[in-house]
Amino acid sequence: MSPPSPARAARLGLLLLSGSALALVSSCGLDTPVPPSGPVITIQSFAYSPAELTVDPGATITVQNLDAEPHSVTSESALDQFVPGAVAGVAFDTGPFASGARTITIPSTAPHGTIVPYYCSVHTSGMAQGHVMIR
Ligand SMILES: [Cu+2]
Repeated sequence: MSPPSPARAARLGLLLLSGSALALVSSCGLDTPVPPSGPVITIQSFAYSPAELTVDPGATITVQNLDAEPHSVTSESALDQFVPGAVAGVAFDTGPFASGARTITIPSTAPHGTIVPYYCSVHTSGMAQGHVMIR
């Protein structure tokens, strides 16, 4: 068997390139049909990232859980309460969910400077808590 001609090698390279580009596009499409454009909290390996998120009043936050284990983002009135609660009338709860995304919305009337701690209602003190800060 003779080695491929330069032209053939170039065609082969193009084919491989377009094949991998297609694979990239299709895997993105499968995981997140509509990429979130606003603020995002990602849960991975039992941790929130970013642990402190600053948003505007009225913001919709996408919470994505990359773990197969269910987690939630549940507001509490103060750190270490581990029961659903509100700060300055601001409360949110994704409810427990696994391997997917949920959204929570901060009221447009949320007072500036409000800091709302949240926890995971499945793992409570077994997981580090986070904060949403309202700009
Ligand atoms: Cu959890």
